[in-house]
Amino acid sequence: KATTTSKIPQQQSSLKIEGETYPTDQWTNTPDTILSHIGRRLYLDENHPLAITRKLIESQFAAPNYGNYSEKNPVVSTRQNFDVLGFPADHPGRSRTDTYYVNDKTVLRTHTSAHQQAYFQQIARNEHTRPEEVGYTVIADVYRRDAIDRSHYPVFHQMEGAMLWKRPATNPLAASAETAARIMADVEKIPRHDVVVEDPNPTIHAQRNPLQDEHHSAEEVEAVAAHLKRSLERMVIKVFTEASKAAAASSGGAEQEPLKVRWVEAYFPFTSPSWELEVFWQGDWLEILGCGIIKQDLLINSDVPDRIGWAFGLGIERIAMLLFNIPDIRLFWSRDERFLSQFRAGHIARFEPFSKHPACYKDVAFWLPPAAVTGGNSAAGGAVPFHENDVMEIVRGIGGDLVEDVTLIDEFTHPKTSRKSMCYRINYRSLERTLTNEESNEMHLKVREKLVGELGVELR
Ligand code: FA5
Ligand code: MG
Repeated sequence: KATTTSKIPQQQSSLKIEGETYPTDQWTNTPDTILSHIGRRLYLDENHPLAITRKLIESQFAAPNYGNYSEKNPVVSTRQNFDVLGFPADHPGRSRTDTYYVNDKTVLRTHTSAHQQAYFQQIARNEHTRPEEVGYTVIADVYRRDAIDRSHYPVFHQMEGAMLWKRPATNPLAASAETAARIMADVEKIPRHDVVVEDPNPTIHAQRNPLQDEHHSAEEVEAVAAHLKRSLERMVIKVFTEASKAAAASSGGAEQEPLKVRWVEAYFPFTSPSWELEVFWQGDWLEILGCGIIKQDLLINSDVPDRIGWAFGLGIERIAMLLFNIPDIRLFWSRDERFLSQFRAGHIARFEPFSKHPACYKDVAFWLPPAAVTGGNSAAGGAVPFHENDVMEIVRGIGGDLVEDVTLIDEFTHPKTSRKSMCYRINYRSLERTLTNEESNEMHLKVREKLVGELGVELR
């Protein structure tokens, strides 16, 4: 069901992306301001911090066991992005409030997992020509309607990785002890480290993180999980060691906090059990990746039925921010020489921020339309539910990179009318220059008008 949460004014009848033409329909919600980011390929620009970060991570997942790939075209089918991966029909990720649709069957990929099946099929195809290449990494630009702040941007980069092990084609469970032992031998090949990692949860939790017991033994899953965790911890420690060296070498040579890492239980439709890895950074836990034991059904449907394995997906910007001490995710898109000239291939040095320009905070308060208060039951009156991402999209469409963050600062329901009121604070701040008061006023005025025009709110 296509709940139209925001109108697309003057929609074109087709969109041209990477040389292909796609017809639009009621699902289309990808604005030109997003399309204009396609094709920059920052991760291939060798002196760019995202490319330097890519290389560093790829060095931890290297040949001959891993092939390192990239995927240029961000247009994928809903089948690749969701169906193949087992996303249920009502998963919020499929919603037009969260995903940029080209049309009802086509999206800008929301994650690199959209390519998992193709890479598993490639491993199957190359089984005889490249038998040792049983894993891969793939980097790509991904697109999400999301919050606006210093660590979220509607276009960002992910790197996906996976590793598979063979199992006997018939009755693999009978041989699971041998399979587990083989995997544990590979775990022992990954150098140990001495960083303390918080990992309080058992690998398998019957409800939250179940064993795929018709396919796997607990022993096999423990072995794959050990390989996954040690591989990713080693990668993060490598990144952090480089970041510490850069910090020590920088002017002032500020003392780095010791690395703190933790594993958190997670949920993904295509892995079980699943985890997220978090790193303590600037006073807070920062989620840098999601991962897990690949669902066997996906492997069965991807020409590798007789394998078991893990997969991860990480945010390249999150790692690059940690590595270079880059304070704002918008900077990656900067064409300002004061930013770009600070990075050189193969070289990790701390970013020296150029002067920070003043913030300009402006608030907007509004009443939601009456139907939205009751949860927007569209059957009763055709009203649409309010979704915060629509506010973000409106602000992004007008302010673009001149908005640093948008936060909900107040929310209440009127005791008598039970109407709901929201107040958002928008921080207008350019990374490159001081905005004039007129400029931010003008943007803010447009934001207010568009909130009324597209979301039907009543300004207070
Ligand atoms: C995923 O996208 C899964 N596909 C990851 C995965 C792959 C799980 C393979 C299991 C197996 P998630 O939505 O949590 O998961 O995003 C992964 C990472 O992308 C996050 O940990 C974060 O580092 C980064 N990320 C997510 N949203 C943003 C954003 N708006 N801006 C920058 N980075 C983001
Ligand atoms: Mg996550």
